Amino acid sequence: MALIDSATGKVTRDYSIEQLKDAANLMRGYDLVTLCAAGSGHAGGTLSIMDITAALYLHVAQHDPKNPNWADRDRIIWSAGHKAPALYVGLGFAGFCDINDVVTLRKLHSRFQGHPHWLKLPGVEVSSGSLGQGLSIAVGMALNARLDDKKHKIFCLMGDGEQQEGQVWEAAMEAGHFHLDNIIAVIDVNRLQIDGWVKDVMEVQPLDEKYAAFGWEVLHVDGHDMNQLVEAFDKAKKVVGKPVVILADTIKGKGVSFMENVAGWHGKPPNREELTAALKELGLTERIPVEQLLDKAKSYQAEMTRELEAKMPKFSRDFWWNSGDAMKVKMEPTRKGFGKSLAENGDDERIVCLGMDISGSITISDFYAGKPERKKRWISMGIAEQSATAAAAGFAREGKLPVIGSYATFSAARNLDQIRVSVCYGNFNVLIAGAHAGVSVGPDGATHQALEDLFAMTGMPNMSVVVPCDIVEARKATTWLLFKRVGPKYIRLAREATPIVTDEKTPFVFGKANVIRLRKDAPDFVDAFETCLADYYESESEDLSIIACGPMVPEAMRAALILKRDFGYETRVLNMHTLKPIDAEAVIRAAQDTGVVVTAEEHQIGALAWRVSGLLTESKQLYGKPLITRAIGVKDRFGDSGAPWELVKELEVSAEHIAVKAVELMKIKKK
Ligand SMILES: Cc1ncc(C[n+]2csc(CCOP(=O)(O)OP(=O)(O)O)c2C)c(N)n1
Repeated sequence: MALIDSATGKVTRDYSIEQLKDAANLMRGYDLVTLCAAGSGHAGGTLSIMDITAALYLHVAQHDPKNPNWADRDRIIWSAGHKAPALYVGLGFAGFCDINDVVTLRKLHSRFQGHPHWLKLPGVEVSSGSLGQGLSIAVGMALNARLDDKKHKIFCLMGDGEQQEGQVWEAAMEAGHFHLDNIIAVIDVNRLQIDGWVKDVMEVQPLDEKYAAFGWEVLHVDGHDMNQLVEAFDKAKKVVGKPVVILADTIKGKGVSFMENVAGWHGKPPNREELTAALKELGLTERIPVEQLLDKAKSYQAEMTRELEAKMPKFSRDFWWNSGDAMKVKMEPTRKGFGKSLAENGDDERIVCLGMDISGSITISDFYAGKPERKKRWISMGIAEQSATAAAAGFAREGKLPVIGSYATFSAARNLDQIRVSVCYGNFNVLIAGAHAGVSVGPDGATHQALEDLFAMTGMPNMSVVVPCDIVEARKATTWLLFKRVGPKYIRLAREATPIVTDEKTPFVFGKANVIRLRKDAPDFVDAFETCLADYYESESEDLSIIACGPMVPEAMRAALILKRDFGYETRVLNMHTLKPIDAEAVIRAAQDTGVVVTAEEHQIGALAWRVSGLLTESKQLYGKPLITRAIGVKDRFGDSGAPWELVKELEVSAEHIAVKAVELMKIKKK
């Protein structure tokens, strides 16, 4: 009885079992084309949940695509936000949006964000992407329906790995306690998560006994058998007095033989050849206008690129990375420096690494790569960041050097109270890696882009915070923090490759800034600069200072080059790799010597800027002195899906934006 005209109550379209099977197959094809066009995204889990999606959107749930906010509609919560493309094709097939538009997935300003955003796309009930939160939202909606005397159902789609999040069980307890028979949860039990089999990463079974113990009705189905699915949903709707969970046995990557049951296809899109092979297997070669869809994605991208470039500040020439002779630079992601250090130092028996199911890409698994003897000190904690953080405190209390890491949003936000009380208050020796921070995680979108982590981490008493500017510095900083810094410590890492601007000889002294000065023309960008410890630097009365951290250091250097070549200005760049404790002396001297300070951070403005301005306003040396300051950073907004370097432009954290601001300030200074 799925698609309803909310004005008349009439069914506008229903699907037979055979039609549902066919739709699910076709939806798999669109899903894969879309992922291929995006160049990133989750193939495995979207294929495993597709039959459930087809059943729900085209037959089971009562909703009206023409009136997506119809008060009596059934609600569908995608707690497993990474399966967004399945949701989008479900909405497309149901008529909430044009199925052909879904191919703009994960591109800048697309309605089809890497993880669902309800404010962008009608039919998306709530925004999600941080696992384990959906069932709680469903509880809220179910309680509200009861208050408002509404009869609709609230469906909640989750993964089996997701069951490792403690919040799921808080919500399960609540739904059981309140006898919320308007909740129907579905778990896509494909038995895999990112790091491997769920049973090996962190066993969640027996889910039936666990949910039953919380007062739920439990149904089992083959999640690829349309008859069973529809029957189970019908049965679930009739249950009275308790919430229902449908445990759907599925296969990750279902339908494409080379993707089935392969953990590596979790977060990977098919390339063009793989897409062709997959569509052939699904029998869809003739049924989906692949070229047309890929062309549509390309022209959307071209339009976004054109709009973005039109907004970019212009100078005498193109100063972008590797654009011309003077801009040649090598790039690697800073996260890899973290992994290198763990690999080099992992023989130290005190080091214990706690995995949170995203180990390969954040490189924490380099700790044990090729070293089976270290495996006993590798503890897989599952997708349970809060407990893992407190467990790390337990290890530290016993004298170990625990290391935890995940996306910075999950390792330095999701678990904030655990960091505050269990780690920081006790002043425990825990190294926290905030990986994929800033805009560098690109197409995943706002939910995964940590742009606020440094506020909390620098705000925590006892915490040390380092934001390395490149892979080399990330390696040095990790090693230093591991062995030399006792207490809570946070290192912020980027996912995307960023310019390598230091080498083995470049000083790295915790808590001390480096001064970087442009000295000459050189084909290799880095060779044009000279770096020294700020303590040893003698003022050259430069025109201005730029204080930067992390991947904004190379941007600040590029800004210095633009400012010199196009405007003749000399810039003192401060690499403020340690945000806490910050090098107050270097900041004050830069302000004193130049009178103009621009801060640059790939974060909401303030983690660096307000620290710097606090120092400047409190400094006796600067009382009564003319001083002009501005901050470059993200301006109190969420990110967006898009390529990392597009987002650097979109969020106005590029060298070009720094340079424009600096020129404005220089005009004021000259007056
Ligand atoms: C709170 C949180 N931690 C980590 C992640 C990163 N992440 C995305 S998907 C995923 C694995 C999910 O496994 P599962 O629920 O089994 O989904 P499936 O295998 O079906 O895709 C992880 C760890 C996240 N999105 N949210």
